[in-house]
Amino acid sequence: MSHVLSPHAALIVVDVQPDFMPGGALACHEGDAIVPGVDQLLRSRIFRHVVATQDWHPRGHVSFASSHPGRAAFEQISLYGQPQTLWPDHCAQDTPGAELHPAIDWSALDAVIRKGSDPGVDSYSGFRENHGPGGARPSTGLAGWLRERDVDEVFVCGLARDVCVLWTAQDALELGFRARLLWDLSRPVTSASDETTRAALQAQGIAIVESARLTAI
Ligand code: VGL
Ligand code: ZN
Repeated sequence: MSHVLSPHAALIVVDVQPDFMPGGALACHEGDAIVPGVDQLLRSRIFRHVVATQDWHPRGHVSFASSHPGRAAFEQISLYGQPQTLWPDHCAQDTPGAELHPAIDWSALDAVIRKGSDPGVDSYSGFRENHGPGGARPSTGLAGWLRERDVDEVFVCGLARDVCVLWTAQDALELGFRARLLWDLSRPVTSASDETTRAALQAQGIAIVESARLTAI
């Protein structure tokens, strides 16, 4: 089977990295459960375009609780006037925890978008950074990459369902793409977030899809 979906559809695999697996620095709930399915989906070659994002932070990143004396991981602070969750140190550049997951065959990948490299700004979405000083949200270039290839629809999977996957799908929609989230190929970092995530997706018109249904789309 190859490229059975529209040639104008792209798969975006968000942050499938060891640090987001159980036992990792910022574990998602059952994050490892998606690895075989993501591998199978990439091997199936049903997408004409495949992009991965890679959380890629410098040491001392502003999103790390360790960069804020007296603060603990999972606390919220205000940063540039916006809420910012403080995370355990994770996905430090050039560490094994930041690699694209080694149990996945990535050979179908067309591009990798590294994000979160600005020491002072977090980046959840694959499309643009979170709010920085002055409210700017610099682009990662992903929207342009997709538009130059005539992509008009994206399927988003990966980690974490309630953070980077959700923000990526929301930005895709806002930037003019049809967006769908592959529910079974994502897992949350925050427990009990699933109903909130579902409600946000439904309110915005982002379809929730199971990967087993892909070949029927
Ligand atoms: C993520 C929190 C911090 C994610 C990345 O990939 O969802 N979450 N950095
Ligand atoms: Zn991060």
